[in-house]
Amino acid sequence: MGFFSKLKRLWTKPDQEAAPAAAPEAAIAPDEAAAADLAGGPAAPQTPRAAPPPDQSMAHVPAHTPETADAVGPAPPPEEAPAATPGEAAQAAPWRNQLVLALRDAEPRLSVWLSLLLTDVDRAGPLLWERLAFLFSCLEVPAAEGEAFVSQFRKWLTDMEYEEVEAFRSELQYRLALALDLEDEEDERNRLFLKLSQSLAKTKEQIARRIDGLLGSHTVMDAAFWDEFEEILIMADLGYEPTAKLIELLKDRVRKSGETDPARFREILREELSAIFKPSKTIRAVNPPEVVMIIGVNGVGKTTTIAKLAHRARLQGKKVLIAAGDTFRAAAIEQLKIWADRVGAVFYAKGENADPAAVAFEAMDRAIAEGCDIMFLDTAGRLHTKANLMEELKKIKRVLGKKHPGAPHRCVLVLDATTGQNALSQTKLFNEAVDLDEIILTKLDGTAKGGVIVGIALEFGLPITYVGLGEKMEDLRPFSGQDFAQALLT
Ligand SMILES: Nc1nc2c(ncn2[C@@H]2O[C@H](COP(=O)(O)OP(=O)(O)O)[C@@H](O)[C@H]2O)c(=O)[nH]1
Ligand SMILES: [Mg+2]
Repeated sequence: MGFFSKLKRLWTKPDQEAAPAAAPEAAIAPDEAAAADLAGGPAAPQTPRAAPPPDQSMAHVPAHTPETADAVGPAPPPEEAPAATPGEAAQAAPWRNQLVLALRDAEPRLSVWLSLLLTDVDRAGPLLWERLAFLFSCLEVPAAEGEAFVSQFRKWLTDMEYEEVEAFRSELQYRLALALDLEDEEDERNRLFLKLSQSLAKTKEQIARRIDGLLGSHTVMDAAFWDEFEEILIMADLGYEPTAKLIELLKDRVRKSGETDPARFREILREELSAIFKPSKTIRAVNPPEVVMIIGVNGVGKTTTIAKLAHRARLQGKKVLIAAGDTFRAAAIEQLKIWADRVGAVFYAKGENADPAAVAFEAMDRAIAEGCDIMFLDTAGRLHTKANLMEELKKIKRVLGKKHPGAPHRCVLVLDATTGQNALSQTKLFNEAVDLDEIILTKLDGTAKGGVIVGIALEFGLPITYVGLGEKMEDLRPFSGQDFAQALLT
């Protein structure tokens, strides 16, 4: 059961309840006026039902950090975050009563609850830890798990030098959504859609605005219409072949629908784009540790993406190992280690110029010995020694498979959206050499060349699993073709 259903149960309105039960002390003497202030509206007097028996813990919150001494620094002591029960807490601070009432009255959305939780909290500090502890106690999260969440979050804020709530609010929501398995809830999806839409602003300018012009200047979808549309796609960095393919698919769709009026064109295009990105069904089950090999040329965002993926996996409660297979530069290893420490992953490196296949082999041993759920392997991306690089990657794949049958379970190519057409040629090159399983497209924010994603999907039929929408850790999000099409064309 997720956070929403749990809160819904805790704060179900009396008229929706099957059997009203005794109220927790926290709300016995509600300060309704103050609650109304907190909620931004009148708070109806209500009797919260008794907390249900603890049936589900915050299963995804990692209860402890990795054992390796170098993986995680000491967590700050939980000096100001006592996990008081709502009952005890009510006597200590009046805001607890107000918060209970405000939450009861609020729309059941994580963002709304977070706003209420953060009322009057503008920076990291005792009040914030207390509020979080209170939220978890209301949710009956086992004390150790709630404390682990808070202490890991505190360490994060220190590492990242975040102080103001506005700087980390989004990260907090992302963490709660992942830890409580809420990423699929409408609220989180809306947030992602908004972010995707903003990130695509320049690509939209390039494609959608021109389509507006096209539709404004044609009354039928004739040859001239398709020629002009072709030009738009080429300009948007779709690539020549994918453009031709897309136009064929669209013409086919138009023919079948019998539509000649361009008025419905945008809708037809949206449907086609959604279909192109529809992921094919694959077996997701793996024999742990799951091994993810991250490849791509220098500068595309491999290391950052590994950090983001490891962060996600950690927030989902997985034990993660990060292996430094890009041994070309000491600085690259150092950068990866910093991220491993920050996100709480076990780190494996052998030093500068070590044989990357040996790193992979030994990291695999370590991941198995430590019982890791997932291992991310960074690799080098110096393309000027192309033949060597491809041979090296093939060797790494072989070595991993020998050590752990099925590994690497995912061979992921990272591409930089800002490079446009180059992304297509890189996909071809790496796919021929190492047989890719999926693509992650970074730096979709701020580029007008986001159209290349359509080209990749059309030309290679490889699933695009995540997109990078910025430099923050929360800015790597699962890719949805439907959302992409919607965001691009509205
Ligand atoms: N704006 C933006 N920058 C990104 C994104 N992903 C990575 N970067 C930046 O790209 C640069 C290169 O990243 P790095 O991970 O070192 O690339 P690598 O050489 O492939 O390992 C860094 O400055 C990252 O912060 C993204 O999705 N958006
Ligand atoms: Mg790197």
